[in-house]
Amino acid sequence: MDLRNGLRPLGSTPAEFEQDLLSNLYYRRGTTVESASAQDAYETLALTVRDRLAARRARTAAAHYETNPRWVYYLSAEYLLGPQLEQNLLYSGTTDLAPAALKALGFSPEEVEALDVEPGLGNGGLGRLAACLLDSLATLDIPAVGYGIRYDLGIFKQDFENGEQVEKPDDWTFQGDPWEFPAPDDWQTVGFYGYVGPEGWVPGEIVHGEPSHLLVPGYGTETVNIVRLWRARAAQASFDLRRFSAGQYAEAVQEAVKAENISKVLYPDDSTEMGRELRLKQQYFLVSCSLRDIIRRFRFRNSDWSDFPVKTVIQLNDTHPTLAIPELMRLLVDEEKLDWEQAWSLVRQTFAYTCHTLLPEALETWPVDMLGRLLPRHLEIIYRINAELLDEVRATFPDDLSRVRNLSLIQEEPQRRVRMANLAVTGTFKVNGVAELHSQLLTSTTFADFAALWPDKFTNVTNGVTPRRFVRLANPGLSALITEGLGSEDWLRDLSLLSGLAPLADDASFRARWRSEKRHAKSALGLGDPGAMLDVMIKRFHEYKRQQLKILHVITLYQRLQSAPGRFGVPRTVLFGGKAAPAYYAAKSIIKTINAVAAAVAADPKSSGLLRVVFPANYNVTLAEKIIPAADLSEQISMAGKEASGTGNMKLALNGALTIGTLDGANVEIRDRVGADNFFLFGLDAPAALSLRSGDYQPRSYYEADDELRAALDALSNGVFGGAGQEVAQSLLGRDEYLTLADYRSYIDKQDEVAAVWQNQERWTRMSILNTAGSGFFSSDRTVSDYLERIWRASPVRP
Ligand code: NBG
Repeated sequence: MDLRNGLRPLGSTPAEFEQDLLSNLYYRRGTTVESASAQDAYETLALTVRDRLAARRARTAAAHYETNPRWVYYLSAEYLLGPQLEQNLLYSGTTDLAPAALKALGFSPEEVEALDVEPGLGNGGLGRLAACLLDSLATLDIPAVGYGIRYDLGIFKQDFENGEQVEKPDDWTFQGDPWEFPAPDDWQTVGFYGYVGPEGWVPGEIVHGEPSHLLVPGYGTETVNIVRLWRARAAQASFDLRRFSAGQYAEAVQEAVKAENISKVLYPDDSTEMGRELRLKQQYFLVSCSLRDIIRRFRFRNSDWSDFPVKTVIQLNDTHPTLAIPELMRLLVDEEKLDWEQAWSLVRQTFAYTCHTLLPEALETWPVDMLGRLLPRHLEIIYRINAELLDEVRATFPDDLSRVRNLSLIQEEPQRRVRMANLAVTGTFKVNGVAELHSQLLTSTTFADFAALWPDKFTNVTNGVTPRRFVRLANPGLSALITEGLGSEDWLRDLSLLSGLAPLADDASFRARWRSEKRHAKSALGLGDPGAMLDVMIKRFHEYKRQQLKILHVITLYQRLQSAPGRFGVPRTVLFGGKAAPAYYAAKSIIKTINAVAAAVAADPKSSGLLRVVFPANYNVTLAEKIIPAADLSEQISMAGKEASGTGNMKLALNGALTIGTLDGANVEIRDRVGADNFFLFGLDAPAALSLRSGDYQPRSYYEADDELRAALDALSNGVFGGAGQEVAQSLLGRDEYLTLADYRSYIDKQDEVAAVWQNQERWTRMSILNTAGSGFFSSDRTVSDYLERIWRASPVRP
């Protein structure tokens, strides 16, 4: 009995669960067993499961209120949460009850569970990392809220037409979203445009932000946190009846449509800035709503502003929420009437910033004109922050004009633009990269001048992934075997325990069972022969990630089948998965080329049973959870010095895939931990790549010197794989920005070694087990612990 609320506790027996399902079907869904559709059953199941978490949520909120703790607020423009049903079943202990109850009421559990739609509110690694961190924050009982935008349309659905990527809208809430709790009473007001008069900023446009939240349960604990997502609404009832009556239907709603456009769609761009005012509006909308909500929550139990940074830490997930810095200044100075110095000191003790890139073109900047028009007061504040920053720079490094130019928040040439990364570094107390190598490169290249100015501000927190979703839920068979091998399920809350599997790598019968789990996962995936090596490259399409290197390898294998079958190696299924930004032409050419190569390979009887290329469309979290358990080989082949961390690399290693990779991002740390003998390393390292790139790099010289490379590129150039293939070849032979040709030979030779090891299945399995055993470090629980120790300094509160 929940005494505080006098509520009837929800039962945990099959009969009670079935009763609750039935009563929800009648009273909340308003239908009956006889007439219920699968959708009715799904929505009802979701409510029944959600109720079990809601009780824990209430207890968590009560404990938080009582404790008045220090809060971690995570601000992110993206969350890739993944399917909610399977997660919430596991976290509420109803995984077995639900299908039994559905069956008892005459529904097919498979059919019902297939209706769960994943909220695709992110592009790739950055959004998925945010979701993993929330999972771990709840699991570690840390008082935390994730803030984001509730986009009506999430990341587009990818389809292929004639091998070409086409984008379809992802109307993920078409049937409603049963996991969501709307909280319309907590709406906030957001202003845009206007002018700064003597009485302060007078916005010219007002919209409302209306929040709803999803539950974020911890695993193996009572805590249930939330992720709060904002949706834009027109501020006034802006339906124009006069126009409507005159038959002007579109005009009648145009004001409302304009306001609501702000949360209409997630920008499907992974790494480069989109010069669109609407994107800037989204960013300000997110931070304005969230900061007011954070302050509202602060005021429940606190009154003194000097306590704000004691009770609050706000993590900026990349630069997208950086406007929070001038916005908090504005709230403190203009609205709360604090003096500038005190406000700036509070701001700089409150925010921390995570940088997720090394690509210079991915560092956001906004035209001064646009920012000044949209947010005139914020531009003034940014100018003042900049003036004080540059004073400090001049005082620390007298007569060093180049530093002043590099550190300035304003880029002068060729157009005046605000540098959001510089603003983020200046307005925060800690800045972290997301893998050891990345953090080192940040302080030695991207932020070198800032690191000289404020050396203690920079730190590293290596990324991690939640083992609950990416091992336990995705790979139940292997999870059961791990639990048996370790003698308990404790590894799901302490992933370092996986090291206990290492001795079992020498146990032949354990190896046999490990192999059989892998085969089982491959059969379940249903793409290709489970006896063949499943070689996977799953990630966003980008030239720096070098899907083009992988396709050159496939073409070489294909050509060996024609002319040198003795050198072919072992049967392989090569699987690609990933989306390209709709406007990223070169990435789309690579996609089209892969599909052309796949078709050519499939049409040739010589490849039968030996080589297959598959490219399932619309790679997302749901699909990742099917592919990762089945993978034998993990492709992590970016040009060294470009991938900040990677997290797919961790998910694959945890599931026993062996990595072929460069010394880039977190690959370095994976190799250190699983052992160099259990990792296929190739290619230039970051310093070598940098020096080759900055010298006189001649891709053609590699083409001329290597027969197999020449044959593969000739096939592309000659149009064997279509016009897109010709474009790929042209780009590689022309500039080859990411040194694909320089790494080709070392990659191919290493792949031959991979094939040789695969022939010894006992050895391969041993290495596979040692990969899982060595990857415990890559739990997002460890990542959150590192954030807590190095940045957040918040303590657990147990409900
Ligand atoms: C991505 C990096 C990845 C990294 C994730 C999560 C962006 C801007 N960055 O290497 O490319 O794993 O962030 O940190 O999406």
